[in-house]
Amino acid sequence: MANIVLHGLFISPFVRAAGLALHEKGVSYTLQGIKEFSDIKTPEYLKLHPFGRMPAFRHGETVLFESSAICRYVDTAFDGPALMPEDVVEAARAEQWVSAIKHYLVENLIYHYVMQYVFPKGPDGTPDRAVIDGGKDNVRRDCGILDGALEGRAWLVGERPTIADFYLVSLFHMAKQMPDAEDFVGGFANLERFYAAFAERASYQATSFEFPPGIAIAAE
Ligand SMILES: N[C@@H](CCC(=O)N[C@@H](CS)C(=O)NCC(=O)O)C(=O)O
Repeated sequence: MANIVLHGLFISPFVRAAGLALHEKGVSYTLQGIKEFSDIKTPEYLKLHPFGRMPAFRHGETVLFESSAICRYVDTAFDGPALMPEDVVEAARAEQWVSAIKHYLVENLIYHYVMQYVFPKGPDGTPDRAVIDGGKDNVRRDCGILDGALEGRAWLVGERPTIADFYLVSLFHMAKQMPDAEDFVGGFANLERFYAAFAERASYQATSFEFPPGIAIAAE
């Protein structure tokens, strides 16, 4: 099999979704991490991802960026279990959740919540409480929507995990590590059940990470 490389870090939910796709599909690959965020702005990296983001992906001569394109490529280019439903409506529904999670949940759960702890920008490098607390209703509303979508079902769509679930579990895992997670993302029984089931999977464990104690990684 041609050389398969995923560039990035699993603390990015986009990189992790691509990593989950590779693991769930049973594809062997190399994770090419980065040491500094400036590593994804170098001329060499920009040849892989002209917008200077992660993930980027290489399979032989094929270079791709954008995590959902990478996930879809992995699903169709390699043998292994299907990562999207065959049924037209179900496939569209999975795509709908991918899009909603990548846009609405990433904004509310990641940018306005998790990232406020990971890259604090408040006074003296502390988390900005106004941003975090001001976004709480949105976080809980979004969790409520996903919780409702998981009512009576194991995965967002179909009988086995799809790409939509890869994004959801990646985001939820990050949010659950925040100090006030119970107030923000707690109390959603279907989401918790979904998360507990996914956390048992080898793909989850192979891509998992813990934020360091105190969470803040660096001030940007
Ligand atoms: N739409 C992109 C999003 C990629 C993205 O924004 N990645 C973040 C990490 S979570 C990044 O590389 N940020 C670095 C930067 O903005 O300089 C995807 O799905 O791959």
